[in-house]
Amino acid sequence: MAVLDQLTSQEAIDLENKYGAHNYHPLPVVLSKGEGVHVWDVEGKQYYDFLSAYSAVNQGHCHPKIIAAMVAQAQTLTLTSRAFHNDILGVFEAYVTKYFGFDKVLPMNTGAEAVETALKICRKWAYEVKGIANHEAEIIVCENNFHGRTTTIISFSNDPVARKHFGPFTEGFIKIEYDNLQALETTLKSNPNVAGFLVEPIQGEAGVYVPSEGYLLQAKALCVKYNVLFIADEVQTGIGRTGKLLAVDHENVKPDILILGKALSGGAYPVSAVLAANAVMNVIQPGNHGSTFGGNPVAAAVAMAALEVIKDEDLAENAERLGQIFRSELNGYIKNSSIAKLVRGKGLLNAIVINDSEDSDTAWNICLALRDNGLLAKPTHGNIIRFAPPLVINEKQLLDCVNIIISTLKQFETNS
Ligand code: IF1
Repeated sequence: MAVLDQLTSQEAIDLENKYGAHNYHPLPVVLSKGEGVHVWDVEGKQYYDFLSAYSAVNQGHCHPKIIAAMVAQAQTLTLTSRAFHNDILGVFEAYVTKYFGFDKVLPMNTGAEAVETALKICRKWAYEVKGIANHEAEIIVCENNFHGRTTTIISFSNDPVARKHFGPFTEGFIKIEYDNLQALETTLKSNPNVAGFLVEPIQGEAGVYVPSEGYLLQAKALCVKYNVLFIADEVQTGIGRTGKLLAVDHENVKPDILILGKALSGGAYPVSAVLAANAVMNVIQPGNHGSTFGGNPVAAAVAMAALEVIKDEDLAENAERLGQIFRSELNGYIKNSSIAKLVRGKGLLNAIVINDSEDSDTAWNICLALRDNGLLAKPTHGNIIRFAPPLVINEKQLLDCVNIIISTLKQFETNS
């Protein structure tokens, strides 16, 4: 630990550059501590975290209840594999299925693994329940989706940077425009082999695109009409982030398959899960699917604590209330701003669109200035900055952050 104590920011960055794969371009800040809505860098400077590790830290950094559950389980039994039973997996499975209202759960570790799991379940259901001919199942996805980085998932991405030189790709996916019900119905009508529709209730990485009111409800109705599984990827939008427990709850939509990750563990440990009714999940039989760490005792303990915190501290309701204030305050500024075009989002998943071209570095420079002013955020694409603080933020802290954001944006006003 002595070495770490002496590490400067630059030394930490140099080590990453020299010994780590260059698969990210992080903002130049080196964090060493997190608590609640705050993180600190190695020089001791405090920041508001407005990314929340891409909505994994909804419950706040190092939430004491989650950490206590993790430490207690880690000192008792960390991993049995699924070759044997243990005394906490079933308890977690009963808890999480009742919590979200489904019959069964298949626990995994990362969001991408959960998405892959959902795709496999959907295909198997198509062949064994719907009766589609083997190897003919199609799954509809949306343009500009983000569902993870495995080879199958990037097979249906349209992000050239995520796809280039990673082929050949997995077949069996049809891409349609997001938030376009006509495109969905036309595709369902003309493709009898469609097994499922995989959708983000809000497209996070694309730039926090909130679909039209009623899109999710009518898309689900079309899935019912054409006997297709509605698969909601709530890895980023779930667990209170958008002001409801799930983003689909804003339209009272019940997915056929629900995908969870990130804040399912409060950012303390990789935990993801796929939930479904027996009619869907029971296509999975021993040997069909699994993972060494999937549903391990530490994951089970952490996830139950993380979900308890969401309810005990009314974090979805807090996100709803403070998200309204955030967008209202920003809209008041944007009216007269030359640098910010609009703010959009739901709950505490929001983004500001910067008045510059997609390939400009303005959004990046604004994030560097935000960092200097004590708030960490990062652009999604080019000119869009995502703002997603931990849901434990209080009104005073939120208004403090609004002031930091507005005063920073004013530094970039062209008419000043
Ligand atoms: C990166 C993005 C966000 C997700 C949704 C599945 C996954 C994610 C809706 C996969 C993961 C992360 C991945 C991380 C950055 C972050 C991200 F920028 F990549 F797109 F949040 F928007 N479904 N999103 O958002 O979950 O396997 O990562 O646990 O890869 O850079 P994962």
